[in-house]
Amino acid sequence: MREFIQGLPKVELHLHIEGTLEPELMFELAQRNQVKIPFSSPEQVRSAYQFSNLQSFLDIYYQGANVLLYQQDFFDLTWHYLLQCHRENVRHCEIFFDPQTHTQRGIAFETVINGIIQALEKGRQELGITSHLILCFLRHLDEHSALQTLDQALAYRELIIGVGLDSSEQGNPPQKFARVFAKAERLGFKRVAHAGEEGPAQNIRTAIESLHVNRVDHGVRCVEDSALVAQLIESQMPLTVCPLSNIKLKVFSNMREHNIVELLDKGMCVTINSDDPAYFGGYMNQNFHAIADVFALTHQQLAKFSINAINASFIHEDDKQKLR
Ligand code: ES4
Ligand code: ZN
Repeated sequence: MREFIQGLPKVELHLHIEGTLEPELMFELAQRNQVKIPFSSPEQVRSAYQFSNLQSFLDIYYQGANVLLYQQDFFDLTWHYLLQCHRENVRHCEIFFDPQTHTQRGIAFETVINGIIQALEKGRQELGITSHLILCFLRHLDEHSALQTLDQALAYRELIIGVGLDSSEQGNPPQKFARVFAKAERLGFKRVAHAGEEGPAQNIRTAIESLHVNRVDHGVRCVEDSALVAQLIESQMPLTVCPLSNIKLKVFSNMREHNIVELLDKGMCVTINSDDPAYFGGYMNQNFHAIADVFALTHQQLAKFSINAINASFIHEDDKQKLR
């Protein structure tokens, strides 16, 4: 099973680049940039990663991002992630970045995106890993801030394939960003949104109907609405599911309770992803193992997760064939 998962050509569609900041790199950057962090060792950082829900994670995640100041830092962060992709046979990735996490503390949008883009280009050339970049709006901030961020993105229009919506789902439903997403759609951006992670199934419906999303991030709470489940199967709307994340943030109490295999067997277009791997205990292979260990999956079921991810990706249709 380990060899099959390792050898499977994988595609990652739900990965926050800020969530790949390993404690060791956090320490290195804190020293290099002379930023104070409230920890004395990488081990101490790891032991602080005990979360009770999404918000308790987000608080620590935004704090971790404070060590990222310069273009080189964003390059190093992204390059570390791509090296891990290479080790795990992840052939293509669609990476989220949260510009507002950085612009809000005075880091220029161009510093962030230039560092990321340069690493993605090196990944293409030296590792053969293809990639796309998705700009996520922080939903706890207001519409105006999202619109400002979208304006900043226009100078990089051809480097950003789509927009997404992340951060605190409770109290910040998708309709808050309907106008932002309508503008992004007019500008030709693909659209995704976190919905039905901690929030209700209704958020999945609203993301589809009001934000016109091409994929739903997480979406595991769809099972609370059987008509929605039927619609998701019929439309083959992709769900980017993140098993280890869901356990760490207590969306499910343990892996046996996870519904991803139930959704797969129903014929839904579900995919496996790592979300914030430095915080949740593993990259792609470990997310595959976490599910395979508990549900005794066949090779065919495991391969289906990868086929679904290729289909759900924003790779040009002509190029998808090369990955299959
Ligand atoms: C996130 Cl797991 C999750 N949910 C919502 N927003 C996020 N940002 C980073 N990880
Ligand atoms: Zn996420």
